[in-house]
Amino acid sequence: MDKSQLISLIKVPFGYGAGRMGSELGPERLLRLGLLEQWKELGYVLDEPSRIILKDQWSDKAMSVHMKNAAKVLSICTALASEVKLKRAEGHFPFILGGDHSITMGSLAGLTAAGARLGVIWMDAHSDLNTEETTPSRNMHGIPLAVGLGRAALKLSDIYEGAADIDAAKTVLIAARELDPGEKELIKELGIHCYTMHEIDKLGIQKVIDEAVDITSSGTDGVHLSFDIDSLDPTEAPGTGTPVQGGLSYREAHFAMELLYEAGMITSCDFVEVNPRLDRMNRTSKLAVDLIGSLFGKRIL
Ligand code: 6HN
Ligand code: MN
Ligand code: MN
Ligand code: MN
Repeated sequence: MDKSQLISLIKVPFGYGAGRMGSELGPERLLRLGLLEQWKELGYVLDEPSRIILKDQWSDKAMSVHMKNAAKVLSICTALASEVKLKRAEGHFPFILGGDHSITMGSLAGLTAAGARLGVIWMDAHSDLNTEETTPSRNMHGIPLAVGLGRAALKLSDIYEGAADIDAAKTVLIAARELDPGEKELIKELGIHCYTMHEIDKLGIQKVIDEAVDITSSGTDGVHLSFDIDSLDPTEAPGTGTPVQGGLSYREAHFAMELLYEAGMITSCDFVEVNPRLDRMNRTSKLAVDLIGSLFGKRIL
């Protein structure tokens, strides 16, 4: 993210992939709290923000996906993929603001369709590696990474033509602490680099980020950061649908963002699962704006 590169903000006010609604209010809330002004103050130039909204266009594929709200999720993801592909092809930095985590299927479909060999850093309390078979909830925000890796019945190429699976060897999980049985098996089977909270406690967040940067940036031509706000501890980020105790502290999360900025290898990002309806006095939304600031170079001094 150098300042000559245009940032394309893509708002996705969509919450049908989660068990509880409210994350569809995320984009407007973050904008109201000064997200655009912050980027401008940091010296970035922004493209005209775009907004992906649901249209009544259901794909045939959706009929065979037995997950909650599958038709809506697929529809939004296809529309998002098209926009992401366009912005990436123009050389911009696509910044996708959700919404729940199911939308990342659209981000990944668009990025891979644009021809990028993609590394992925997935910061999340969860691994989002369930499949249609292993899901305990049938909520689609529990499956996007399995879909991205080609491990679910639904494929990125069902979402957008020309999209390709991402590479498990170039995928890193950070802050995981609540994994379902099928997810644990998949992590082991694919050998995915998974830094649970245990590894973060042991190694420190700096070493974890350094390793994640190496793994995802070697042999790829872009690294996508998928940031689920529930990677933070619920004491810091209460406004999210599936909070899990024992998460990243305020400073660990900021330091991670600062280090990623310094590494300078993130080429696209989605920021998801902020739920203003579950928040307390905008605490989580403000935190999200601040974390995005750190990711784009905002410093204390
Ligand atoms: N998220 N593993 C649980 C499920 O329903 O599959 C929780 C998923 C949470 C997803 O937070 O993005
Ligand atoms: Mn342009
Ligand atoms: Mn998630
Ligand atoms: Mn999560």
